[in-house]
Amino acid sequence: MSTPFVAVLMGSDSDLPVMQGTLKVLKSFDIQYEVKVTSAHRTPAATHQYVTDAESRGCAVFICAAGLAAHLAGAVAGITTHPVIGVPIDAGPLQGMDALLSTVQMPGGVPVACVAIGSAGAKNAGYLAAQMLAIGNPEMAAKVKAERQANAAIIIAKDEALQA
Ligand code: RP5
Repeated sequence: MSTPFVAVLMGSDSDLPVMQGTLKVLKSFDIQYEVKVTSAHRTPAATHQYVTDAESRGCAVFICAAGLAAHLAGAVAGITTHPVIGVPIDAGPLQGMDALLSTVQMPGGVPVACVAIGSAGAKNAGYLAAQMLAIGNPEMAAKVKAERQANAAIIIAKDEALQA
């Protein structure tokens, strides 16, 4: 059986700086991933081909980032039944609200797990993918729990320093 991996798709290479946040989180959990620039609008046939091919090669979760009329996550969700996480990117004068609504407002039956606009959403896409992969994978589940506890410890230490 092929090793499960996460596919990180983005509508343009201009989305990459924000999406480095996703890649950093995936790396921190030793999750294998592929990065692909492909667009629902500019390269629809290539998007379809990549998604069907990635699924056949063991892609477990798709993360899709796009700005403006951000249809990439929705288009991918229409092709695969694997979980799709959508990251709305702030790429224009509407500050990502256009991308947020385009990503989140999916019709019933074709879900996209839409995270926040921009860098927090990019990071959370990585964490959410790790949590999905942790289902039925005790080793990944332990990593996710340990990371959450480490983060909590940092916040507690900061508060203690403030109180001192
Ligand atoms: C979207 O259009 C991309 O995801 C990007 O966020 C935005 C602008 O793309 P570029 O014009 O920078 O290539 O499809």
